[in-house]
Parts: sequence; structure tokens; C-alpha cells
Amino acid sequence: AVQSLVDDLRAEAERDRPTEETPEVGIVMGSDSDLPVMDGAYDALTELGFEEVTDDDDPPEARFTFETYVVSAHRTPNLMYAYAETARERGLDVLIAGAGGKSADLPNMTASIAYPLPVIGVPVQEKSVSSVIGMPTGAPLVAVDAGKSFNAALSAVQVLARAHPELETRLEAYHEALQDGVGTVSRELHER
Ligand code: RP5
Repeated sequence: AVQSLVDDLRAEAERDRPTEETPEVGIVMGSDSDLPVMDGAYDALTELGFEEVTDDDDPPEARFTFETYVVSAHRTPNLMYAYAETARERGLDVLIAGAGGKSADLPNMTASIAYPLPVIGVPVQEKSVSSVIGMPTGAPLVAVDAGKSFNAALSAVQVLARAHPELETRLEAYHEALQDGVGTVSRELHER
């Protein structure tokens, strides 16, 4: 199964897919046990109108899409390599890479291999923070705090928004919605 995924990624990188069709954002995580944490990125992207594309054949309706892969640096290194190496040719614009454990190497290696594609690293656990942020000079990886995959996705959309004003509008609308309820404490809050 891993080899066929590797072959598919490489074949896809060879194909000239129309840019409208390829997802803009790729989410990768080291294990499906990371899903509960990485779901925050899914929530943020869908909140901003992105649609997840899966391997079924239905074409997405949304203009902006993302894909999600479980790729392990240690258990499927060839797949990690293939995914990161082909990301740009496949048409992805930014990756969100999460991993946990003490040697959370997927974000770092994905950033190194996919360079110069921007990668945003998500330490899935507190103990993963130092291994995710500890990149050498010249091999950049922007990282968020442990578990903050929602913010990683917002940052990914901020990167895209520079070339897509409609995403900037969505980010501003989302930010305004966050402001609601800030300011004077409303009477009903007191009465809770
Ligand atoms: C990392 O090891 C994964 O990202 C995960 O956070 C951790 C444990 O993986 P499992 O043993 O739960 O598959 O590679």
C-alpha cells in the first residue's frame, strides 16, 4: 500500500494538473493517533471555506481545497520523502506537518525535503516542541505551540491570502467574529 501511494504521488507530480484542481494545502501527520490534535487544522480550513479532497472521484465544489495524509518519518520514510519531494510539482502551496513523541521528525524532514515550499510544524504533544522547533540555520520550519494545529492552518491561509484577496476577506471576517463578545462583560455573562 505504501509503495502504491509513493508511485501515485510521483505519477501525479509528472501530470500537469490544472492548478484550480490541485489542493493548495497539504496536512501530514505521523500517525492516525495524531488525528484528534491535527483535526484543529481541518476545523480552521473548513471554517474558512476550504474543502477536503479525498481519493474518491467526486470533484470538490469549493475553490480552495486541502488534502490529509498520514505519513510516518520512521515507519514509512520513502512515503515521507515522496510526499515532500513531489508536493510542489503536484501544485501544493503550503504544508502543515504534525508529529508527536520525543523524536517528532516528520515536520522537520518534510520542511527540509519540500524546501522552498513553506511548511508549518505542529508539535502534537508538549514533549515534541523542542524536536519540532530545533531546526539548523538554513533549514527553516515555522512552528506553532504544542497542539495548536488550528493556528497552523490560519497561518497557512495567511500565506495563501497574499495571492488570493478572497482569502484575506475570509480571514478578516473570521477575525471580526472572534472579536464578538470582547469588551464590556454583558449582563447575561454576569448572570451565568
Ligand atoms: C509519531 O509518534 C507520531 O506522530 C505520533 O505522535 C507518535 C506515536 O505514534 P503511534 O505509536 O501512536 O502510531 O511518529
